[in-house]
Amino acid sequence: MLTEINFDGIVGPSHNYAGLSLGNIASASHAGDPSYPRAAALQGVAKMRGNLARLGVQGFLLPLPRPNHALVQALALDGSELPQLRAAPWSASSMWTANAATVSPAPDTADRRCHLTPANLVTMLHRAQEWPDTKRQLEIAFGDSRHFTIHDAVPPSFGDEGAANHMRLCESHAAPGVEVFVYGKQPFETGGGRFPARQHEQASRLVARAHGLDPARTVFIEQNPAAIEAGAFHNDVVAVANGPVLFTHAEAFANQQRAYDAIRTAFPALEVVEVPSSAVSLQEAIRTYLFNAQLLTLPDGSMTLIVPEECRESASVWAWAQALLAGNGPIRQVIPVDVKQSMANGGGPACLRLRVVCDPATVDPRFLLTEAKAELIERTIAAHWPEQIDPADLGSENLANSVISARLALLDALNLAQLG
Ligand code: SUG
Repeated sequence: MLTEINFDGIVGPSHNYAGLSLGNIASASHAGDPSYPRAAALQGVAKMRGNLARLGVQGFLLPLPRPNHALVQALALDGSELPQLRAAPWSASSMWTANAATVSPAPDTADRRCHLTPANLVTMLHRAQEWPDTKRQLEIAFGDSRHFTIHDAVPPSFGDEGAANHMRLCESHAAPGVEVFVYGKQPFETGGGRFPARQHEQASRLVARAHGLDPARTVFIEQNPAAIEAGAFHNDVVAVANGPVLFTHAEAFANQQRAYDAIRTAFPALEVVEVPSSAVSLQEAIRTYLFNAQLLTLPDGSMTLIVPEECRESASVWAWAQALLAGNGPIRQVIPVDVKQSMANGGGPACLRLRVVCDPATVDPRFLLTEAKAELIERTIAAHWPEQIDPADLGSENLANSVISARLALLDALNLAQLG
């Protein structure tokens, strides 16, 4: 049976704060801070456990090999370089699997297979190294070619950031959905702005063609340049969709009303839950990551919003959440989770997961979580993940050895040594 599975990225043992992502305010403001990889990874597993209990199904993807020696060599690192360059091969950024790929479920595609395109992530050096290893992993997890097609990444002239700029609206997972691609215009196209637009329109259009989507059920929308400027470096920082519901900030899109109209033309059942700027400012939405939430349909049909703890700590966001629950809308529960280590690098609950609608029986079971496997993963993390990393440690051979052996211990425990 087709169902939605969240594949969370297990936080890698090299998790650190190097301030690598221009336009990501959390990343910039925590640059140079010590990080806590063990705590970060355990926070991620706790979130997965909660969702496994709620939904009965949960998947995961493994950290990529770090430090990436091929990138160390390609950058000719010799100690004289900028610290940001030295840090790039160490980044644990593949934890944010919302950027691993764009996924079009089988009911939406011409050949009725689920299509996945790994995101090239070319705008940021530390992220551009991810896709070949991500692809290798997707080819194992979704290796059954009767059900899945894995594409190459989009050519590097076009920036593609994957599912973080892609939303699917549907009445049920088995029915054809409407896929919404949100792209940004570059600052020079809009006449201002300090930050790059990481998702390019032509990348989105290319992915839609490659996946064989029906043009009548595919919508392309421009992100609000002011949202990018305020720090919404991905659309999933200001909007999220689930089933027929679009949960969005009022300033998410370049032309909000036109965006709703375009989606409604393709998907008349659309239900918009809009948060006005008077209730939660764009800045506060970005600071708390209210929209970087997992909007889940529980087995009883009700919807739950899994938000970062930071939302509960914000007076305006929490007041809005209480008002939402007092009303009659589709979202019936708001549950905060602690993913502070990831949040400090700009990654909330939704960044940490890639949604794949498929039959769980068609996925390599080594990538599916069980209670017993969650315990095994926790034990391995507790035994092997570094407790703390200072950015100045990046480059050290000792740290390299411990990061490499920690990851290999996890691959061994999960019978995935072939990813080594
Ligand atoms: O690409 N942060 C990530 C956060 C990704 C969040 N994903 C989604 N919104 N879907 C990024 O900007 C920071 C790394 C550093 O600074 O060390 C970083 O890569």
